[in-house]
Amino acid sequence: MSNQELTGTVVRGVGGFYYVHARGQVYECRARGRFRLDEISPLVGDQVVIAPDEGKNTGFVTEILPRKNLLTRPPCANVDRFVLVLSAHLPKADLLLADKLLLQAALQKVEPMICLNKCDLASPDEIGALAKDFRALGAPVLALSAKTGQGMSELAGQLAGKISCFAGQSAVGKSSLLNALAPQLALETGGLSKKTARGRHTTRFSSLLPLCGGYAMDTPGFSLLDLAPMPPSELAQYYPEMAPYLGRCRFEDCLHDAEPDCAVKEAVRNGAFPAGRYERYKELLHELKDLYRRRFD
Ligand SMILES: Nc1nc2c(ncn2[C@@H]2O[C@H](COP(=O)(O)OP(=O)(O)O)[C@@H](O)[C@H]2O)c(=O)[nH]1
Ligand SMILES: [Mg+2]
Ligand SMILES: [Zn+2]
Repeated sequence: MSNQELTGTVVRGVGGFYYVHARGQVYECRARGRFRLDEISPLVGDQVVIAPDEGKNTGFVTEILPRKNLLTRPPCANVDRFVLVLSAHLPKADLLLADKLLLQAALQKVEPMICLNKCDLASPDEIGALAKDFRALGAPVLALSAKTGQGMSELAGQLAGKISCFAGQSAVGKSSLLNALAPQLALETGGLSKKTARGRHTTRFSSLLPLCGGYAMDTPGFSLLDLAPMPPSELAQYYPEMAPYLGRCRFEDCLHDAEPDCAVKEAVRNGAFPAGRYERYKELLHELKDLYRRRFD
C-alpha cells in the first residue's frame, strides 16, 4: 500500500459510487475498471483499499480485501449476524422465503437470529405459532414491536458490537426496528401501500449504519430468492435442528424424503422436529433436485 492509500469499509453503494468509511470520514469512490473484468464489485460491508484524490473526499477503490462471507440477497459482505425479520401480522410471513434466507446464511456460516415484529398487532397464539417453526433452530427468536418498544433491549443486546444484516420481505418493519433502536438514523419507513405491494421498496439501497457499538445493514425488501445449485444430499446439513438425527436413518444416503425408517421423519411425527420446517425442507429438496439435474443444460 502506498502512502496515500487507506483501508476502509464500504458503507453504501449507489449508481457506481461506493461510499467508504475510513479515518473518521466518508470517501465517495469509483471502482477501478478491472473489478468489472474480474466480475467482482465492492459490496456493502467490504473492507477495501482506496486511493483518495489529493485533499478531497473522493477517490478510487483499488482493492477489495478477502471476504469473511458473502451474501447475495441482500448483497453484502463480512456479516456477523443475519437478522431475519418476519411480521407477526401483515404482510403475511413468507416462510419458504424465510427458510431460503436461513439456508443462505447457513451456507455462508453467518449466525442467524429471528425477529418477529409487529407483535402489538398479533395474539400470543399467532406469535407462538410463528415462533414454533424456528425454536428448534437454536437461534434466538425475539418477539418485538418497533411501535411499542417490546423486546427492544433484548434486540440491542443481541446486536451489540456486531455487524448485522437485516433482511426480509418489504414492510415487515426492518427500518422501523432500526429507528426504534437508534432514532437519530431517521430511516424512511413506509406503509403497506399499493406501491410496496407492487414491489417498490422504501429502502432502495443497502447501507451500513452505526448501531449498538457495531453496524447494521438496512436492506431493501424482496420476495424472490433463487437457490444456489448444490447436491441435494447436502441440504440437510444446513438445517442445524436436523443434526441429532443425521446418520440414524436406515439408508446411509437418506434424503429424508420418501425413504422408509427415516429418523428425521420419525422426529417430525413425534413433534421433536417442526413440521412446517420439514415440509418446506422437502420443497427446497425437490427444487434442488430439479436444479441439480439441469445444471449442465
Ligand atoms: N403496528 C406496528 N406497525 C409497524 C411495526 N413496525 C413497523 N410498522 C409499520 O409497518 C410499515 C413498514 O415498516 P418499514 O419499517 O418501512 O418496513 P421495511 O420495509 O421492512 O423497512 C410502516 O408503516 C411501519 O410504521 C410494529 O412493530 N407495529
Ligand atoms: Mg425499509
Ligand atoms: Zn432420513
